[in-house]
Amino acid sequence: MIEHKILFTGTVGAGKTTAIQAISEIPPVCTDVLSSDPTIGKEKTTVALDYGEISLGKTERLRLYGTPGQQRFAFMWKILAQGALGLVILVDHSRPDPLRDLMIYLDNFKTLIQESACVVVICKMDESHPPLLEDFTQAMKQKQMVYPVIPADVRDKEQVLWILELLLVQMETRQ
Ligand SMILES: Nc1nc2c(ncn2[C@@H]2O[C@H](COP(=O)(O)OP(=O)(O)O)[C@@H](O)[C@H]2O)c(=O)[nH]1
Ligand SMILES: [Mg+2]
Repeated sequence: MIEHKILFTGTVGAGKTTAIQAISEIPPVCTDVLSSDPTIGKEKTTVALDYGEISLGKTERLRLYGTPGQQRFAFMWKILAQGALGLVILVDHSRPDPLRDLMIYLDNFKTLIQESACVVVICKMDESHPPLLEDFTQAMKQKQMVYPVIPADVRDKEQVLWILELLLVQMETRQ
């Protein structure tokens, strides 16, 4: 069995836990606990990580990890990034400054992104509000990072599978 490690990252509430739960073939491991931080606006938050698995045919399996969202856990991002073959950055479009959010993850996962594959997913997108998809693409170009940027609803299994497909295509073309 060949196993690949895929990482999901993004701000609190972007949809990391939701995305992994949508596609995992094993009961997902989720370490959400009651949050003591009233500013997060969510009862539960991921303090450690999410974990799920999905098989690709009979010989390959993806191990899916969700990182803790808050920047104060950035030390764990580095640990989780070790050995990963692809990164999914979930950007919550409903937050005040989603472009800035994206930059934080591009900067922190720069090494992983350059050495592996990356897909940027704009979640909870309201197209009547900026930034537009092309604004995200443009901001990445300025960092010489050219990766797919797509809107998706990570509650929908098919859409999460499509995100993985985009990652796998990149992984294959790099080999
Ligand atoms: N309205 C709306 N809600 C969404 C969408 N995608 C995800 N959600 C919700 O946003 C929340 C994301 O929470 P969670 O997965 O725990 O985020 P995490 O902190 O990144 O793990 C869940 O309640 C989802 O149901 C979307 O496209 N539209
Ligand atoms: Mg979570």
